[in-house]
Amino acid sequence: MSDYDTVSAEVEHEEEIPEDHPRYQDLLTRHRIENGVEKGITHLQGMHAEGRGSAFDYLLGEETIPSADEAERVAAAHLLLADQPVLSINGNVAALVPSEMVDLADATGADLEVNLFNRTPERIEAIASHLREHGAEDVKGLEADARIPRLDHQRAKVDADGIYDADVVVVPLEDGDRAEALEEMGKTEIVIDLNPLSRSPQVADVPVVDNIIRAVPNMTDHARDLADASEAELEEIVEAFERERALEAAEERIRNGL
Ligand code: PTJ
Repeated sequence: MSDYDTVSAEVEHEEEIPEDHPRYQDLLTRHRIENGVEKGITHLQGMHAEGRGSAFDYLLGEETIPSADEAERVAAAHLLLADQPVLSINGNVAALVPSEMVDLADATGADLEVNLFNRTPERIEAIASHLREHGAEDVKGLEADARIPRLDHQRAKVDADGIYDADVVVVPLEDGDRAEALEEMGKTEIVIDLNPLSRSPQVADVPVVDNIIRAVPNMTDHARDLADASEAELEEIVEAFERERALEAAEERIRNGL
């Protein structure tokens, strides 16, 4: 048995996972989700969601494919152009990329809003505190004083001065009908999801088919690179993007390894 075979069973802190382990990112992801469940941040169903994501990531080669990198740059351009961009945070997102989401919000002027499928006051509070511990100053989603029309579950609950009013929303890790409902409200949607066939990326203006662990820091890097770009340059990046091509490229990689 190699040293690596015992890694996931023994890890208490993520620093113990050897960075040269061949499945480093997957072990790190699993560890963060387990931790999230223990802290009351991530719902147990989040483990299933992670398992699905992990299988798609394996097929993608656990790397940011060129079409995803392009989508991440386009997403950064949209966020920089937006009047009121919001990054939506669920229990998996909070566990996996808390400081990375805070960095992306800083780089783009976006707000962070907690939005949960399995919504309880305890989880909302735990996630908001977790984000604050990772540097967030203002976390939305606690008021929930507005509703997304035609959505009859907990994800409909949003802040009036947050997702409800936003022009651009980042919607990560949810295969559901909220993306469609947000689209009907006329919002520009950036969806991060490893499954290109899932409903959310299928309706997104910008489907980002990549692991959120890689996608968010890369979006932040792009946003910093584009910080001095003119509005016309940003518009050009946005307009050149073809969402269908991005979805097809990801599916092609998953099905045929190409
Ligand atoms: O925290 P809550 O209560 O709002 O619940 C959140 C979960 C994640 C449980 C809920 O949104 C859910 O059940 O999601 P689904 O329907 O399983 O969809 C999650 C999607 O995210 C799937 O299409 C996965 O492939 C994808 N996914 C999972 N992990 C990752 C991912 N995409 C990118 N990066 C990941 N690490």
